[in-house]
Amino acid sequence: MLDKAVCVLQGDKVKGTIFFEKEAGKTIKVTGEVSGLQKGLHGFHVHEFGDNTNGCTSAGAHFNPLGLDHGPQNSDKRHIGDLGNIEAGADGIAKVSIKDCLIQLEGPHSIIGRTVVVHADPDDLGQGGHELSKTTGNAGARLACGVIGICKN
Ligand SMILES: [Cu+2]
Ligand SMILES: [Zn+2]
Repeated sequence: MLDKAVCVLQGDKVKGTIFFEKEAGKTIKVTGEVSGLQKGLHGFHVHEFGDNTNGCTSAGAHFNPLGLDHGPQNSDKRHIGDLGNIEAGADGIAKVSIKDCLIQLEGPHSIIGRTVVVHADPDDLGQGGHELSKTTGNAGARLACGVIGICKN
């Protein structure tokens, strides 16, 4: 059984490491730290492809195997990859601590081999009324990304 994965985020200034661990039931605990950010909220998603050949752009759209609209992390009507926002302090560091039941490490909703992206702007969680709200949360540029891989326990 696969119960731990890791993602190393690389960007021009933004870096980080994110761990995904399976807990009881279907819960996946997402932890880690991202540095080099501007203070405030930054969209944080799993994108469809583990392809960084053209930088974070080649990761494609949000991982959305069910064909739903973009939404908040605490909803089940969302892209599987919608993990909401992370928040950086004045020191530019965001500590990540999320529990999620939709992303999985195995099966059709597995995020292994896909890409985590950290964005320049806040994710409006589908509620911003912008033309991009229902697809990307209007979270802006891709500051850093990394492919999610299987982790040695
Ligand atoms: Cu994204
Ligand atoms: Zn989304």
